Amino acid sequence: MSIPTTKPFTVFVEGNIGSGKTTFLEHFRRFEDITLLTEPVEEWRNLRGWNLLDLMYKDPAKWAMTFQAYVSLTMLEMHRRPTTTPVKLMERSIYSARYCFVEHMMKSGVMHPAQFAVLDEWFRFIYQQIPIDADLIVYLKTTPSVVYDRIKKRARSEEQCVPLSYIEELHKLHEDWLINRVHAECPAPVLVIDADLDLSQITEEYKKSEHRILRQAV
Ligand code: DGT
Repeated sequence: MSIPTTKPFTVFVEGNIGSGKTTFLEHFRRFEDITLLTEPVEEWRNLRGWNLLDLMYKDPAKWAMTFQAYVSLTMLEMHRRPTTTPVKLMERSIYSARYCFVEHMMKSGVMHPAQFAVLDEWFRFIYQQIPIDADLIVYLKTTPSVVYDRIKKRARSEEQCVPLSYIEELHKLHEDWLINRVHAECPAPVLVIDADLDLSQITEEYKKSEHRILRQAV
């Protein structure tokens, strides 16, 4: 039974591209009293008919800023969406957008420092002024070559040009944020899950996180 609550136990599911975030969320669909918010990739692929994800991959120097501005908006909308369940599971967050993707764009030179400065000011304003609940981060830790193979197999059209080096860089940025804690802001404790396992074995691994998440739902 869903009970009205203003502050659910909020979990961010984080990890590299292809680490199985959507599968992890789907694992929890069988339980009651959990709101699942999958990442709004479809919105990024179709904003009034424009595929921003595709534009960003095809011409990052021109479109990275626009894409990240829209990612921030859609993530913020998910952070602020009211729920009636005691547990809320979210795929990614404005933190991974900033500390992994925008960080990479800035470090690789894809984004002009002035563009980065604008996005960073927005990010700082948001996390300082707008309440964003976070109680736990589930980090689906993977090996870059493993997720690279998965990305090739799933063949999402926009991602076909993604090189292994990009996946390796994103991996390092997730590790810096969630394990090495190079940024001051890590909004919640981190639960690390081995997400290299294939689908037949991963359920057992996912189950290890159930008690941390489900005990909040009783
Ligand atoms: P999963 O279920 O772990 O396989 O999750 P994915 O790979 O469907 O989801 P995600 O968020 O790792 O990536 C979706 C696509 O969107 C992928 O091509 C990377 C891209 N993406 C996601 N967030 C951002 C972002 O903030 N900036 C940039 N540049 N790309 C992003």
